[in-house]
Amino acid sequence: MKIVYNERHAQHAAQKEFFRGQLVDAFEIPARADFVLQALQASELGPFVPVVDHGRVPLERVHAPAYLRFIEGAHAEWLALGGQGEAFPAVWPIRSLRSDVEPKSFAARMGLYSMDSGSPLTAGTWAAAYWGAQASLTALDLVLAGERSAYCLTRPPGHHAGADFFGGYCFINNAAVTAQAARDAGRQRVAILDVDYHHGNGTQAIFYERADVFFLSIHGDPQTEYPFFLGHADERGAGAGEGFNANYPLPAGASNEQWFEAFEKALVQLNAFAPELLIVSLGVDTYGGDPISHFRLDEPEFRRMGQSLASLQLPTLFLQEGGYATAAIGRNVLAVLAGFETTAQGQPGV
Ligand code: Q9C
Ligand code: ZN
Repeated sequence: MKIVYNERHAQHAAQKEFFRGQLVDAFEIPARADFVLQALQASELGPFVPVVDHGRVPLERVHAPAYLRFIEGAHAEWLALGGQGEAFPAVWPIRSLRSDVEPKSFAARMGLYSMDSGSPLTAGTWAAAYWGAQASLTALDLVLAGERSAYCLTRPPGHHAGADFFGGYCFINNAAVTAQAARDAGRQRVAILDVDYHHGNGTQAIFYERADVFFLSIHGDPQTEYPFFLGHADERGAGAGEGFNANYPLPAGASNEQWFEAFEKALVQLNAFAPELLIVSLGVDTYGGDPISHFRLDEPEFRRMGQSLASLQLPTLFLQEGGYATAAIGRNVLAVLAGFETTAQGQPGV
C-alpha cells in the first residue's frame, strides 16, 4: 500500500489545550504521527510517495474562502492582539446572535469560525493543515490512478472541521476535500466511512443534503461524548441527501461485539450504495487505552477492521484522524492497514 506522509505536520505543535477550566498538556501532538511513521517504516507497507501541491482550489470546493484566509492569518492576528502562545476562542455567536456579519475584532472572528475552546491554533497550524490536505489529495491521486488503496499519514486531523469552522483539533476537512476532489474527477458515488471514536460532524454537515457522497459513522453517543451536538441515529440526511447519512452511536464503554455489530451493519449499507471509491476516516482513538475515549478495540480488532474493509473490494483511501494513546497509535494503524493488505492480496484487482 502506497503511503503519503505530510512532513510538515510538526509545524502544528500545540503545548497546551483548555480542558475543564485548565490548560492541560495537548493531546493532539506531533509524536502521534512520528510513532505511526516509525511503525510504517519498520513494516512491509509502502513505498512512500512525495506530496504534490494541488493548490487552494480543491480546499475552496469545501471550505469558505474567507474561513481559509482566517485560519491562514489567525495566529499572527492573535499575537498582534497581545495573545501569548496558542490562540483560543472565548465567545461564540450562539442562538439569537448573528453569524452572518463578520466582525472586525479578531476575538470575535475566532468565535465565529470555531466550535470549541479545546483546539489550540498555533503559528504553524495553517502550514500543517494545508499540506495535510495536499498529502490527502496526493493519496487520492494514487487511488484514482488505479492503486487498490493508499494511506495518508497526516495531522492535524480533519473530520470535525466544517465548511467554515474549526474544532476538535481539526482545521481542514481532509475527508471532505478528497471526496469532493474525487467527484470533480468524475467518480459518481463516494462513500466516507468514519471509524474515529468521535462523530465526524464536519464531514456529515458538508454532505448532509447530497446523494453523491454517503457519510457513515460509528462513534461514541453524542449524548455524552464529543462533539455532543451532532451524531444521533436519526440524522439520515436531508433533501436530496435523505437516506445518504448513517450514524451508529454506541454508548461509552461499548464492547467490541457491539462495535463490530454496528460496523457490519454500516458495511452492508455502504455496499448497497455501490460507491466507486471508499474514503476511511481512520481514527484509532477507539483503542481501549486511549486517554480521551471509551471503546475497547485492540490490535486483533484493528486487524479485523482492515480485513473487513478489504472484503468490500473497493478502491480505498485511508486518511489519518484521531488516536491519542501516542505510543500505541503506530501499532494500531499498522494493524488496520496490514489487515487490509493481507485480505486484498488474495483478491483479483478492483
Ligand atoms: N481533553 C479527534 O479525534 N475534546 N478529535 C476532548 C479532552 C475534543 C477529538 C477533550 C476531542 C476531539 C479528531
Ligand atoms: Zn476522535
